[in-house]
Order: sequence, then C-alpha cells, then structure tokens
Amino acid sequence: MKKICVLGLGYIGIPTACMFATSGYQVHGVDIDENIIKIIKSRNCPIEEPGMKTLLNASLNSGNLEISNTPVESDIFIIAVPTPIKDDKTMDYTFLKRATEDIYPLLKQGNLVIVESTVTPGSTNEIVKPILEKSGLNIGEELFLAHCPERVLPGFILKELINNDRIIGGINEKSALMAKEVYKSFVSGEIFITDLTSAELTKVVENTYRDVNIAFSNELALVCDKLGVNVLDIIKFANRHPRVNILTPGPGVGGHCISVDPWFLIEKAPEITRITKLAREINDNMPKYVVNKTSNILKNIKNPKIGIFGVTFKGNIDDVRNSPAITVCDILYDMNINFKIYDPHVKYFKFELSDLETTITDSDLILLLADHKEFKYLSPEEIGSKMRNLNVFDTRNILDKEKWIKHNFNFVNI
Ligand code: SAJ
Repeated sequence: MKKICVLGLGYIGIPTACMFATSGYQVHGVDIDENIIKIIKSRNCPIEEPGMKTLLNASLNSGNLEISNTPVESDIFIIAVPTPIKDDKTMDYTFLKRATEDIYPLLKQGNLVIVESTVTPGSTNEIVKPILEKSGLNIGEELFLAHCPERVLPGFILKELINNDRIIGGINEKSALMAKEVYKSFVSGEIFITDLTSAELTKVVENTYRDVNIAFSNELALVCDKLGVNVLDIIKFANRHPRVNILTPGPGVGGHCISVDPWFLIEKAPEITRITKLAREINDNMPKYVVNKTSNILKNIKNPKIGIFGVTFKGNIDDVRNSPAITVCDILYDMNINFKIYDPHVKYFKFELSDLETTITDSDLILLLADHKEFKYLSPEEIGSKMRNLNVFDTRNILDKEKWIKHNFNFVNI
C-alpha cells in the first residue's frame, strides 16, 4: 500500500487525508497544532462539516490513518497548509515554507510532492521547488512536483471532493500524470492536467470571478437602496435571462478564500488588476454600510442594545476567519454601542458570545449577520416578547419578511 503524508490538518487537510485513507492509501496526517492532534486522537473532529466526524472515525478505525506533529517518509507528500495574506495584502509564505522545509530531509527518489494550498501564481516553482532541491534530488526526474488546488465549498466538502473536476499542474507532464493517478482513487469528476502556473492561476481566478460578481451584487444593493427598490427582486428578475447570473448581496465577503485569493492576482499584476481591486474594496466596505444602516434604524433610541445573530463568514459552518461580522462588531465597539452576540455554531470569537435569551432580552434590534438554518425558524412572536423595540435587520435575506412584519417588527434587509 502506498503511503501519503498530508501536511496541515485543517478544513482541507483532514477531509483529504480521510478520503485517501478510505481509498486504498496508508495516510499519515501532520499538524503543528498540538490541540488539533489532541482533538483528533480523542476521536473528535476539529472542524464542523457534514459527515466529517463519521468519515474521520472510519478512517482511524480502518488503521489507514495515523496522525502526529511530524512528517514521516512516504511515497507522496500533500501540502495543505494555510496561505493567508499579510497586512500589506501580499501572500504569507511562512507555513508553506515551513512545511516544505519539514519534508525535504525525508524525500527519496520517486517521491511526489503535491501542493494543494492556494498560492500566488508562480509560487510552487519559485518558493517550493528551491527548498525541495536541498534534498539533492533532480526535480522532474527523481522527485516529482505538482499543484492540485482544492476547490471545495465549506458545508459541502465531502460531496465536492469526490464530484468536482480537478485541475492539476505539474513541473512536467510526468509529475502531473502521477498526481492525476493519486487523485483518481476517489475523484469521480474529470481531472485536467496542465503546467504549474496555469493551475495556480486557474484556482485564483475562480475565486476572483466570484468576488467580482458578489461586488457587483453589493453595488447593485446600494443603487437599489437609493432608488427605493428591492435588490433581490431585481436580481431574481435579471437572473431569469438565460445568460445572466448575479450573485447575492450581503454584509461582505469573508472566509479564507474569496476575500484573500484576489490579492494573489493583484500581487502578480498590480497595474492591470483594476476590477479585481475595486471588487475587494466594494466588498470590504459592506460592513460599514451595515453599521450605517443599523445606526439609522436606531437613531431615535437612547442607549440602544443590539442582538447580533451569527458571526461566521457564511451560514451553517463554525468558521469566523475574515468574517465581515468581525468588522461590524469592531465598528460598533468603537462607537460604544452595546451589543450581545448569539451564534450556536461558534465556540470562540473576538467578542464575548452569549446565549439566545441574553442576546435578545431588552434589545432594540436583531442584526442577523450569518445565514444559519436555525435562524429561519425563529419565532418573531417569542423573540419580540423579550425585546424593548421591535427592529430586525436581516443582512442575509433569510427571514420570512411577512411573518416578522405581522408580529409588528420594523423589517429591514439589504
Ligand atoms: N457571499 C456573498 N454572496 C454570494 C455568495 C457568497 O456575499 O452570493 C459571501 C459569503 O457569505 C462568504 C463569502 O462570500 O462570506 C465566501 O463564501 P462562498 O460560499 O462564496 O465561498 P467559500 O469561501 O466558502 O469557498 C470558495 C469556493 N469558491 C468558489 O465558489 C469559486 C470554493 O469552491 C473554494 O474551494 C473555496 O473558496 C477555496 O477554498 O478557495
């Protein structure tokens, strides 16, 4: 049985390790975070993702998945570590470099290294390859190198890991073909092969396309606000055209992908990427728009209290990375506005979390920032009975407007 070492046991590393462990490979998962190792060893899953806990336990029970904080000799190494941006919006290579440094002493002739992390185009060649060369192996002939960017949507990771098409770039064709053979063990989507930079660029382009489309919908929301029409109606009607597909406006774009990856494109061609930059700016301004609208709703209330519902970057997940809710809370905090936060999916957040009761009691506004499914079923009657003033601002457009209005709420949406 071939051995795969997966570096980084996060939102991509854990599911990927488990898929391989249940598809005929012996997998060794590695993470530098002792807490993650501890959680997995106690048979729990460090990420909230449908089906993941079951798959993780099946993988561990099969004996094909073991984990530790150090990599081991293997046939294949998959790097799935975070590649965030620094304050200056350029890519932070720290984890990628560290993971590559950790494996080069273990490399043997015939090994394959695959970078799954999203990177600025050119990085696998310019950052990863020089470190791997320290092994003394000739890259492309003795040691093979590929980039196979993940493309899965949090909330649907397991389904998308299997079904989505994959793009694999190789330092040469042999590397790409070897990587294709590895992923074929569980991917039922089509696998395309290309060169390293093309695969890196494709990944970044996908997320940039989405960011630009969301920015357009957010800009449209502001226009509709000015014209006094419902942006959701306009998008719904426009999307009935066979070649139009406008995404949905919201409180901003968060997460570790769409709000980050466009910067990888900008980094490579700052003078050309004008739309990309503008889209980032528009989406990053949405939390400010949310706070302005909130202040407007509360303008006649003395010492208002806001009940915030949901702080993840999108619904039904536990991930708060780059969430627009952080910026909303930061601004409210700076404005000295009293708020409580309720999020049934989140354990740790920058600001204190409360239970539902504490969040709504004597509040003047429910500010819904994440579209968790349980919020859809809230009873406006029950919530309203605990509040001081009946205002609700649904930035995700998931609440049943008529129902809340029927229970005397002033209902505001994006
Ligand atoms: N959002 C909107 N309006 C929309 C859609 C999304 O405001 O119409 C916001 C969300 O609320 C969230 C952010 O955008 O804050 C990103 O959410 P998302 O669901 O669009 O995407 P991610 O970041 O969870 O996952 C993306 C996916 N990329 C694409 O759809 C092109 C996923 O397939 C990638 O694998 C993932 O990035 C990644 O890891 O790169």
